Amino acid sequence: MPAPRFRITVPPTDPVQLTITTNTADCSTSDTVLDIFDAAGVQLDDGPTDDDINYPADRCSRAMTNVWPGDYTVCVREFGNDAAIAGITVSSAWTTITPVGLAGTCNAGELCALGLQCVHWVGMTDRICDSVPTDEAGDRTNPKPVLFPISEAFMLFGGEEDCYSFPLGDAATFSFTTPGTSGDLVLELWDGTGTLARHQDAGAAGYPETLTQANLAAPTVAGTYVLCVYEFSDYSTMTNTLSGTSP
Ligand SMILES: [Ca+2]
Ligand SMILES: [Ca+2]
Ligand SMILES: [Ca+2]
Repeated sequence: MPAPRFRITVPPTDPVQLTITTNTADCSTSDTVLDIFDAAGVQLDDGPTDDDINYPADRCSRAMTNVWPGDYTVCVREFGNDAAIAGITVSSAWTTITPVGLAGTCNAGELCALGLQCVHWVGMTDRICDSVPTDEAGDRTNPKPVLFPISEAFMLFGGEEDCYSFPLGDAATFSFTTPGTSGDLVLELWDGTGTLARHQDAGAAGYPETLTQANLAAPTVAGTYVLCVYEFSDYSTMTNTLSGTSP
């Protein structure tokens, strides 16, 4: 049987710290787990506390997370999915919170003010709320079309990827390079059928990445390829440049 689900609507006011609690007649034997999802189905597990704190006693649960007004889904399940629990009470509560402003720290799941995102810059100790920059290129489903020779300045912000699409001929030769001066970059080349042709991550932070035909197990097949670059640990990077040639 699927786990019970509940929709929680947070009123359209300020952001809140949302608390969901389960209680049963005997929390010493009933081991519940709570999961909270946003309207897009993304699990919220970066809150100020874990999403399965044993509370109010023993094995009952309390999940706390900071959220903006909207609809959220709470799922209740049994730890291990190997026992039945009857008579669970699910309750919700929230308290208004103040979002963090520009350059404020957000290490513990604090919400950033609108227009800001909590990011971890390469080389910084703390995660901070920073302005969301213009994205140079979309992700793999929405790449920026380019033609050789390629010279694209990009910055990686908050765990995103920047992807570029271009035509390659049968058995084409090519070479892509990044300086790797900011962050531990990873290159991924996807062929025209959407199959990963190469995952290239030779060096750690500060090392360049190069991807050529020689890195591929097979010759290229003509088609539209997509090259994506992202940061290995989802750090935000300063501007790097992706270069590509195909003589
Ligand atoms: Ca970008
Ligand atoms: Ca992007
Ligand atoms: Ca690398």
